[in-house]
This record gives sequence, C-alpha cells and structure tokens, in this order.
Amino acid sequence: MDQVFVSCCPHDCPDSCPMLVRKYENDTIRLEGNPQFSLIGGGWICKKGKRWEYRVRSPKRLTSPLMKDGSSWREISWEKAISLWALRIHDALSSEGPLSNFIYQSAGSLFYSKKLFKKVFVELGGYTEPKGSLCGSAGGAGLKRAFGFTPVYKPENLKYAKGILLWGRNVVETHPHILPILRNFKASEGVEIGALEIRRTPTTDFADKWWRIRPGSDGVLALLLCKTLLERSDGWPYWRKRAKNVESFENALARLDRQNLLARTGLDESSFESIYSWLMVHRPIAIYAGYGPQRYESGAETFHLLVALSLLLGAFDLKGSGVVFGKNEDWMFPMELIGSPAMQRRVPVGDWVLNISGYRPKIKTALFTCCNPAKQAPGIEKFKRAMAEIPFKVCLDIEMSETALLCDLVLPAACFLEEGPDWLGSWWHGYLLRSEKALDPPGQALPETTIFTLLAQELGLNIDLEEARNKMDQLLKNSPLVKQVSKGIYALKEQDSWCENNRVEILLPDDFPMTLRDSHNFESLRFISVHSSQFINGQTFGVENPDTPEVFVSDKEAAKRSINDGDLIILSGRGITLKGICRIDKTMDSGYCIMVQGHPWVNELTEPKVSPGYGVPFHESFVDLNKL
Ligand SMILES: Nc1nc2c(c(=O)[nH]1)N[C@H]1C(S)=C(S)[C@@H](COP(=O)(O)OP(=O)(O)OC[C@H]3O[C@@H](n4cnc5c(=O)[nH]c(N)nc54)[C@H](O)[C@@H]3O)O[C@H]1N2
Ligand SMILES: Nc1nc2c(c(=O)[nH]1)N[C@H]1C(S)=C(S)[C@@H](COP(=O)(O)OP(=O)(O)OC[C@H]3O[C@@H](n4cnc5c(=O)[nH]c(N)nc54)[C@H](O)[C@@H]3O)O[C@H]1N2
Ligand SMILES: [Mo]
Repeated sequence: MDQVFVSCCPHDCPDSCPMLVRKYENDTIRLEGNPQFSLIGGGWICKKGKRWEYRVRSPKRLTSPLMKDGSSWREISWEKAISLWALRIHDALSSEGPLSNFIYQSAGSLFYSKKLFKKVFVELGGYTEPKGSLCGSAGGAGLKRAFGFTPVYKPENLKYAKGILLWGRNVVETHPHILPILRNFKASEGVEIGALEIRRTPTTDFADKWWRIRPGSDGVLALLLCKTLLERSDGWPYWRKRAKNVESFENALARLDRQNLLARTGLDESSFESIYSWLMVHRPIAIYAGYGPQRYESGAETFHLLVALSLLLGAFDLKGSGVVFGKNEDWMFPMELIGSPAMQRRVPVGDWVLNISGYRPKIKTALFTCCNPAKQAPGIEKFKRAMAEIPFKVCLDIEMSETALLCDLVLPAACFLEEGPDWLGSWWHGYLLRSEKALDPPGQALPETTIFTLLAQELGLNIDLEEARNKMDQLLKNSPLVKQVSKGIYALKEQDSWCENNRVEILLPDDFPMTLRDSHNFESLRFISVHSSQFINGQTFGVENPDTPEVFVSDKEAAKRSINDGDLIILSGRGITLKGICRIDKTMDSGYCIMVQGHPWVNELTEPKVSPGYGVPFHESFVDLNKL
C-alpha cells in the first residue's frame, strides 16, 4: 500500500513549499505540492524540489563515514569517526579553550533540527562562528537600522498596492510561487509591475515596465527620488510624523547635487522622470527588493534608503506600501533548546579566511554542516589556504561537496525525507511547516540529531538531541503563536511591521558614505553573479557544470575588445584565469560582466570582503576580460 507523508522543501528559497511524499512499496517516492496549501500561490512544487525524488537515492549520497587517508578516502566505522572527532575537540579544549572550535552552518537545509547541534558546543563552554551570512545580511542590516528590528511585510498586503516595484529582484527565476499572485495583480486595471535591473531578465519581460540602472547605484537612485519628492513637494503629507532624524536627512539631501546623482545611476533625465512619474501614479508602492542590489559595499545603506523612500511615498498611511525583502525564517526556532554559550567569538563570514592566522585562541577544529563555503563563499583560494591552517576539519553533508573534500572527516547525514518530525519556516510567507519521516537514510547515514548525540556522549555530555527534536515538535505544535491550517501547515500569528497601527518610528540616515563613494572606473569590469532558475545556490545536483561557462557582456564592451558572441574569452582577476564563452547581451551597459553563480569557478574570482552589516559584497570584485 502506498503511504503519504507531509513534508516541505528544505531549500533556502523564499517559497518554502509544503509537499506530499507518496511512498511506494519499492521504497521509491513521488513528491508533489500539498494541495491544502493554495493560500498564497502554493499547491505545486518546482523542478528543484521535485529533483529530491531521485536525489534522495542517488549514487552521489554519502553512505558511510570517511576519513582522509593521504590523497584518498577510507571508510571507517561511526564509532571510530566519533571517537576521533571527540578526541580532537577535547585536545582543542585543553590547549586553547572553547573558542578554538569553529562551527560553520549555512543554507543547505532550512530545517530546524539542523540547528540543534549547537547545544553540544554551548555545553562545551562556547565556540567561534561566522558573523553575517553569504546571503542577505547587508540588506537586512539596512532595514534593521531603519526600524530597530527586522520588519515583516505580509504577502497578503500586496493586494493593496497599485505598483509593485521589483527592485533588482528576479522573481521569475528565484521566487516562482509569487508569480500567480503577480499575474492576478497584473490583471487588475490600473495596477502595474515595474522592475529596476542591470540587464533584461525573465522578470523584466514579465513586468509592465522596466528601467536599467548602473550596478551598485540603487542607493543613489533612492536618494535622488527622495530629494526630488521633497523639492517638488510630492512627499506624502504626513511622512515626517513617522520619522526620526528628519531635519538632518533633509539637510543632507539638500546638499546633494542632482546632476551628480543622476550621472551615477547611469539613467538619463527622461528615464528618471519615467520612474518618478510611475511611482507617483501607482501609489501605494510595494518595493520588492532583491539580493543582487545589496551585494555591494553600499548594500546596507541602500536598503536603509529604500525604507526612507518608502516612507516618503506614503508607507504606513497607504496600505500595501513598504519594502519587501527577507525576514528571519528561524523566528520560531526554540532557542531555549540550545541555550547561550558562556563564550563566543564571531568572525565576519566574508573575510575570516584572511585573518585566521592571527586568531588567538587559535582555531583547532572546524565543523562544516549544511554549507559549502569552498564553492559559495568569496575568494575560494583564500578559503583553501585558511582550511590548511586548521588542524582538524569535519564536514557533514549528504554528498561529497567541495568543502567536504578539504576536510579530514566526512560524515553522511540524513536528508529531510529521512528524519522527523521536523519543522521549517519561510523568509517570505507566514506559515510554519511540519514534516514527517518518510524513508530510512541510505547506508550508514544518520540524522544530524543522532550524530551529535553520539558526539556528546563521547565527550561525556548528557545531551539527547533526538529528545530535543521531539520537544521542539511539542513546543511548536502547542505554541500560542501558530494555528494549524491543515496537516503539516501552521499559520503564524505575525504582525505586519508596515501596518498603519504600528507605533514604529523610522530612523532616517543623514550620511551616505558608501552610497556616494566614487565608483570604480578602470578598464576592468565589475564582476556580477546571479542566481539561476535551474538550481538552488551551489546545489547543482541534476544540472551539469557547463564545459565552458558563459560570460555576459554588453555589445560596447565586446566591441572594444573585438569579441563576437560565441567567441572564447579569458576572464582574469585575483591571479586566477578562467576560460569562458562570450555572450553579448545588448540589454547590459558598459563596465560589468555577469556569470551565473553556483559553479565552482565563480567565487575564485570574487574578493573575500565584508560590508557594513556583515554582508558579503560579492559584486565589489573586478576582472579583466580578453579574447582568447
Ligand atoms: N531557482 C533558484 N531560486 C532561488 C535561488 C537559486 O539559487 N535558484 N536562491 C535563493 C536565495 S538563497 C536567494 S538569496 C534568492 C536571490 O534572489 P534574487 O535577489 O532574485 O536573485 P539574484 O540573482 O541574487 O539578484 C537579483 C537580480 O539583481 C540584479 N542585480 C545585480 N546587481 C544589481 C544592482 O546593483 N542593482 C539592481 N537593481 N539589480 C542588480 C541581477 O541582475 C539579478 O537579476 O533566491 C532564492 N531562490
Ligand atoms: N558569487 C556568488 N556567491 C554566492 C551567491 C551569489 O549570488 N554570488 N549567493 C550567496 C547566497 S544568497 C547564498 S544563500 C549562499 C549559499 O551558500 P551555502 O549555504 O554554503 O551553499 P548551498 O549550495 O546551499 O549548499 C550547502 C550544502 O548543504 C548540503 N546539504 C543539503 N541538505 C543537507 C542536510 O540535510 N544536511 C547537511 N549536513 N547538508 C546538507 C548540500 O549538499 C550542499 O553541499 O551562497 C552565496 N554565494
Ligand atoms: Mo541566499
């Protein structure tokens, strides 16, 4: 008899889709959208989620603990693996103390059970971990500066907007479940979708109108829009009531030179006027901001300025106005199950690799779980060098990742279909999702909760993370902040931070040092990487790495170098050279080139850097591009 389980997609994607797992007698599965979830564009799953049908049993799965043995790998027993790991942690503790254990987790799976392992390191007295994320820290920090907390824009409120401005957000590729909502939107009279981009994308095709701006100049555009709104007395009449620091903000805007700002955005006067009048006509405006525009030094400032612009456009008075970005999907995770460490050291995720040799206490062991920084973090060769300085490294993954290959011990983890009950939130919608175990893990793979319980026992700690996961299940099911909608789907009682009844006051900026910094104007090209509809982040399972990657440039940049579309080119930067195939994109402007992120070579060319708000300014990297 077939069995059906509730589950949800583990990917770090805003859509966080509830799924049904149909399990057949031969232990194969089929995945489909949970039809109970048609609330906000749901009820179906995309090809990335669907791929787990065969990824879960693919030959690429790790099935036994592996220890590095010279240049090859040796299978070892769990007993041996755990005892070796515990010994190294113990040595680190006695020589350098708790901060010598480094723990690194990222976005490989958003399931809550994956976070419980920290309890072990809390009980050991502390740890070192990265600060910030490779993803949206800068943008998030800008929003937080304005609000004092991370604001939530409830997707339901989009229906009140008359203009949705997709500000560097490529929703058609990266947020497909919003599309049914946007299609409805487009069908309403007088309601429009606009897009601000650096190139034509499937999203700009989808929008009613789009404008191209210079990479990294979104904050400048926001400033110019605010300045113009004030000069023309078009600002929402009551915006000052909601704001702190009004006078300084207005004075700072008054001092800025209009022509200089316009030139920085790369827009001509008529395009600027077209954006301006679009905003005037389509209030209330929802600014739907993307991750691309915050991967710059100015990322946090840009997002702070988007809030200021939104306020001047009538946010809080006009329902539906506001800035939509991510929110904390872990908001409901019961932190009490982990506790807080006595000691903690946090090192910027963007550039810790540059400074590791100076750390005191030294890093003696490192744990990598649900992450693949050897592919997804900036400056790969610097990452490799940092790894060489860490005496003992462990990676937990479901497959042999680039990061796992650099470790001493690789441990096979169960994936979301093989453990549970488990939970996950969304950085877009307001539902908390519960999943059930549908399959046993392959070979000797184990749930992370089991792996760390074994480690804790070996370290002499009285911790049972399986029990903690079950406790989490009870806590979440019974939380007064959720209401069950159907099996596995729980609505969150969340407040919309942009709602008119909120008593928030927006802090306006009066200094824009990163936004007004002179932009780079050498011969080299700004190197920009973008997400693809084909796969998620660095998880390219089921999608081949192209033999020769495509590099997109404008026709002007190609002509300057006598390059035709399809020609082989050499991309070089940071002492790395890469062969690529040139794709001319006439919708791009001069000064930058674009590649799809998620392939191992991309972050060889990016600089390990940290931006305000502990973001990673991937797009502040520059390359030379020449004909081969
Ligand atoms: N299919 C798929 N979906 C995904 C992901 C995936 O890898 N694949 N990843 C998920 C994750 S973790 C994230 S963070 C999100 C990312 O979602 P998005 O923010 O939509 O994706 P990005 O490609 O990072 O950036 C969006 C756009 O910003 C543009 N851009 C770059 N620089 C600038 C700029 O200076 N100004 C402006 N206005 N635009 C600029 C790029 O051309 C790009 O089209 O997607 C999530 N969803
Ligand atoms: N140049 C450039 N770099 C980027 C970006 C960019 O736009 N440009 N985007 C950035 C963004 S937005 C993000 S969010 C990051 C993502 O960066 P990461 O989170 O580091 O990368 P992922 O590719 O999501 O892969 C994480 C790993 O988790 C593993 N995994 C999957 N499920 C499980 C599980 O259940 N348990 C364990 N232990 N492991 C599991 C996968 O096999 C994979 O190896 O990349 C960033 N990197
Ligand atoms: Mo991300």
